[in-house]
Amino acid sequence: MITKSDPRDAEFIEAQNAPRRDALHADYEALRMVLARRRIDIEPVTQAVGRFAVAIPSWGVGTGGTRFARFPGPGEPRSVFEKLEDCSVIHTLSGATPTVSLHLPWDRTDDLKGLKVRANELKLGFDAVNSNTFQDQLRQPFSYKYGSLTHTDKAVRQQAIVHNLECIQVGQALGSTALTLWIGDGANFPGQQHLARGFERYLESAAVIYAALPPDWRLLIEHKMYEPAFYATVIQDWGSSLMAAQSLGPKAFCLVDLGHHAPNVNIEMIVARLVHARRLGGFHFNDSMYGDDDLDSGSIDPFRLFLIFNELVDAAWRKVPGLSPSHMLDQSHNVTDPIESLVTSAVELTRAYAQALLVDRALLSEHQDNNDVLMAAQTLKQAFTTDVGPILARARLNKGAAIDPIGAYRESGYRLRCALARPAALTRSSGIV
Ligand code: RM4
Ligand code: MN
Ligand code: MN
Repeated sequence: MITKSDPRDAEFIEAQNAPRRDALHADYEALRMVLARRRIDIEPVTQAVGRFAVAIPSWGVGTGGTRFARFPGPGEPRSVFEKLEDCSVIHTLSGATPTVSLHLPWDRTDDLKGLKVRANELKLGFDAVNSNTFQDQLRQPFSYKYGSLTHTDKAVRQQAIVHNLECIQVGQALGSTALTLWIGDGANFPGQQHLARGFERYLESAAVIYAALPPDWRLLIEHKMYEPAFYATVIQDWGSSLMAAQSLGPKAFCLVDLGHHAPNVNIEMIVARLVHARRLGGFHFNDSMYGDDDLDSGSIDPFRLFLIFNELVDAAWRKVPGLSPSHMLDQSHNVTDPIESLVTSAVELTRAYAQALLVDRALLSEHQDNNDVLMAAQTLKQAFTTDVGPILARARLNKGAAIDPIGAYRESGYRLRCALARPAALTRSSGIV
């Protein structure tokens, strides 16, 4: 038997939650007492966790691949409309992913109106639009082999600019308010590109895009250390990104993709610096072991994820004005069901956030001021090692989402139904998505 239930039916979720309610209640009440002993009221934490949201990358719901191979999974979405359906499943189960971040031209459709209507029906909104000038598209006049916004040829730069302007238009039609700019431009050999002029050409091109931003829009500049340019990337680090944002104007911000740094780089420190500069615009969350691995958030180093959220919660606690970074996932799922990975990752983000909310900040400040190193570290660790699972589950339950999202998903048979309804295309492909 294949047809079970649509996981998006309120009745289905309710039926899944019913047998799990009592245990959750008991665990939540026990945690309430644990936290009360630390003078923490559990309710505001649960409410804050309930308000946490992260955008799903449209490209994340398909099976990813490497440059060696891609092993497609069953029932992959074949269009942006089908991607939306999967995103709504993720949101129904997790209660934490109300928006989708599109990538153009991968998500191009002639029916933008229809897409907006369907998104409304599914109660989904659109987060930042991502442009793509790191690949050539069919019938495109100029190639990006040697760069896009920083290409030596003005005509190529112009083509890349125009693509970004189109992305803004598409985003406007859908209700987005940000454009994420990541380019692969750079060099594979010393001497290939004039390092100073490459950056100058970037600033010149980005200024044209910046000038076309609608008043309520933000430009999110994403840095990445390497790949596809293996010797030097034009926007390789947060310094270049910050310089670009500051020279473009107040609507330009820096986007931190966790995987875009050398191993062991202190990303929470970068976050703190960007908060200080008032230029932290958003995140692409993922985890990594060696490079831009795009592994599931929190799957390798949950402590680092916690420390990043710790900086965000601390900045909010200090009432840093104007801080509202976009949260987006950016992952590649090569060996798991993408829906399961994205649900799990959204949950891991709420976990890191909840743990960060438990940090006793007044006490931490005291230990820092007294140079009580051990107790300062212990204060963070105490929050990190608290099992906040019942808070996350209660926050989901309060929103009508699933107490056990993966259990409910598997029970629904959604993937099996997709496998029947979405026969795989008979092509072999490798690549990033
Ligand atoms: C890049 C970067 C961008 C993403 C592409 C697919 O490494 O993370 O954000 O759009 O990959
Ligand atoms: Mn990214
Ligand atoms: Mn990346």
